[in-house]
Amino acid sequence: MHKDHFMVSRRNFLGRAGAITAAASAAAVSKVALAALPEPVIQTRPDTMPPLVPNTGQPYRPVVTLNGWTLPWRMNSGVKEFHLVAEPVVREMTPGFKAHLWGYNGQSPGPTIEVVEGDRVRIFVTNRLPEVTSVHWHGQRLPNGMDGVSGLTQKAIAPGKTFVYEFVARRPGTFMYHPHADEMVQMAMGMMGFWITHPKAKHPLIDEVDRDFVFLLNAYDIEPGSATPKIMTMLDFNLWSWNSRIFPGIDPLVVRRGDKVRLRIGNLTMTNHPIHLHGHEFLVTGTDGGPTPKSTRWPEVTTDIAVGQMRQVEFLADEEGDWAFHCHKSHHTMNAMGHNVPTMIGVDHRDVVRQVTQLVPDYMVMGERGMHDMTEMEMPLPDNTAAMMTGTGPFGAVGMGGMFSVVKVRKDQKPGDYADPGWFKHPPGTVAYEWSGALAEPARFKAEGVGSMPPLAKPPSGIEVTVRKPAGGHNGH
Ligand SMILES: [Cu+2]
Repeated sequence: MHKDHFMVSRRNFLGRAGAITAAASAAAVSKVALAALPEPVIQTRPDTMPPLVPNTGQPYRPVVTLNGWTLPWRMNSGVKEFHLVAEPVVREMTPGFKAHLWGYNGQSPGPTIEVVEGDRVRIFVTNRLPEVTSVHWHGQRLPNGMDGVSGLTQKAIAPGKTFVYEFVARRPGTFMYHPHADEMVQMAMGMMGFWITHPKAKHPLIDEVDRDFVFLLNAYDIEPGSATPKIMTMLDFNLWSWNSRIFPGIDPLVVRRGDKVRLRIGNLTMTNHPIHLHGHEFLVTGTDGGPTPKSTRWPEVTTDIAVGQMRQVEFLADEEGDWAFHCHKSHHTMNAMGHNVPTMIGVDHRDVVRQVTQLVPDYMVMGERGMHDMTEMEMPLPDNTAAMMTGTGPFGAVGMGGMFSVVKVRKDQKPGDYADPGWFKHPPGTVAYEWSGALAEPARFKAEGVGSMPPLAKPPSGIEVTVRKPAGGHNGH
């Protein structure tokens, strides 16, 4: 089969979204039909949308979905009604790189659903995929038949069909949603979203915060130069993303100095992610099981989020600056690359290069001094490919990709303003600088029979190799 099957251009996509709207309007001839099915809201921009302040139901401080949005609802006789449309989408993962994914309402991940504890919620799910689907409401207390496991608790939703889920949001907290039908394919294609249930009253374990960010960890395997994920991949993913965006495509998390900040992070990849924040300590205040007891909270700067888990962390943003915030697995802060690259550090290529350039004039050696050169290298990439290590900061190449962003703490950021304030202006004398004085020779420990260490045995000469140090250092072993 050819892979164009799943490809939908933005124009076609918008056309089809229009068709859904038109279908809803056509149904307007029957008032009953219109009342029964709220028109789906579609969002095709990958920007972080402002928080959706509730205009019906109980008030709460809404969350901000990183490079995402919250789904509007309709009140119908006291029930909050949402309409999710499962469908192929085009997701710009970073400027210059678009992926052909599956998602909900125009995006992968789908929109965040926000409700209040005690709300009765009705979700219409329309399947515009070429195969069956269902929606599982990960972590919720609900009637078994609303749990969304196709075959087990309901019939799968056939292409073109709409199913209705209805339950009371019984427990405040952070939840996820994703298909429970052909999950391997549908989650590899990007079908997932967040669900927030705000507490209905002041809760002893849920603090009020000034900013509340949510995002999902997800991963794709997209061959450089192509656009559709390989769905059979189990471990060797090459794009590590937050809400289906990769650095530098992930927006900064902008806060005002002194803000109490909550981050809710869910993991729907197939490996764990130690998420690390610079410059501040945080507490893990919640899991998918609910708020953590106060006695279990201790300060951390990294929290490991296992597969299928959510971690909610909170910190006081009291240090101004541009603070790196990333997964601590270094391969997860890089974008698509060939994996079979040998380590070249310290290998002397001079003779090889001389010989090869006689045959291939453009031959180039990579990685001889480490891989940082990749960040500044103008290498021809296939069309629609994200650079492997990229992003530029005020001091040059950042050399990152994947699961990386910046928490920007500013004293003059207005309350509720999420606009990017630009790079931090460091006060004079607070940036690491180059030493310009004389350099003393380092005093080296003399291992060969001097001092308190026993003499080292000479290694057999057969395993000695000759390496050349990059900065013209001496030859040695
Ligand atoms: Cu990771």
